[in-house]
Amino acid sequence: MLTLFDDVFSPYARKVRIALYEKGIPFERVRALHGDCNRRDFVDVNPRAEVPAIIDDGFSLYDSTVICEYLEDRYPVPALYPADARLRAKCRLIEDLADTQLDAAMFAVAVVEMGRAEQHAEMHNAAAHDIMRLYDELEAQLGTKDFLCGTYSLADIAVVPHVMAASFLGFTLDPGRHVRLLAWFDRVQARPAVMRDNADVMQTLQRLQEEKRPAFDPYRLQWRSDRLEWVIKNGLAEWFREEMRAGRAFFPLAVTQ
Ligand SMILES: N[C@@H](CCC(=O)N[C@@H](CS)C(=O)NCC(=O)O)C(=O)O
Repeated sequence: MLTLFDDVFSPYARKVRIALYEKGIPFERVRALHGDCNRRDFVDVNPRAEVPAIIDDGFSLYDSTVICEYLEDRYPVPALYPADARLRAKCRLIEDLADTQLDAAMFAVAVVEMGRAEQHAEMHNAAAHDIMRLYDELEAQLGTKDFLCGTYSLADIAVVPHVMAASFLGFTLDPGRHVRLLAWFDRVQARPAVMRDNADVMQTLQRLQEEKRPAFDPYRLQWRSDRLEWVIKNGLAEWFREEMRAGRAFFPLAVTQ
């Protein structure tokens, strides 16, 4: 059986789980990070110690995009990428927008506001501005279609966990400005695979709250390229310097680990 090293809240792990549910591929989960447990023994599967990672019949792989493409090649039915070459490329671009831009726009603010229950107005405003820009772009990409690439695809699967996470942070879709994206959000969330994963996220969140345990350690965080780029380009280099000085930030494959 396929093994998935995951974290219930990771948008990247969510992308892979939803793809696995859609394709009907059975899998067992090893919860690898954060509030549920804190296993680091998957570094031999992913040296970057990031989720998701998989082992499929002895074959190890990591990075959600690489994993989803592998799943599509190995388990092609039902297809989760469009057949047309240009639409397929578009699908990958939208997935990349979700993975590198939407994620980065809300990572720091999730740490500060959700994790630490603190406020940072400059950071909040930069995130709000960026998320709105990305929602506008997705609204335009969607146009009059039901799904971002016409038919339901990895593009929808990659974006939906971020829209849900952003709404938890108060960055909701604007009903006056993102009319079509709002209808799209309902449509994608009605997919049984997405509903199943949403239920898991909500139940875990509720359980952690009842147990008074955090969903992640907001004072010891692994950062990576896009998330750091977002901080620097939004004038928050000094804030990050303090994170590093205080030992709250670390990086994949750092020699000091
Ligand atoms: N490009 C990677 C990014 C994966 C990633 O950044 N995962 C985060 C969770 S959202 C992680 O595992 N971080 C390590 C940690 O928090 O310790 C992918 O698409 O899988």
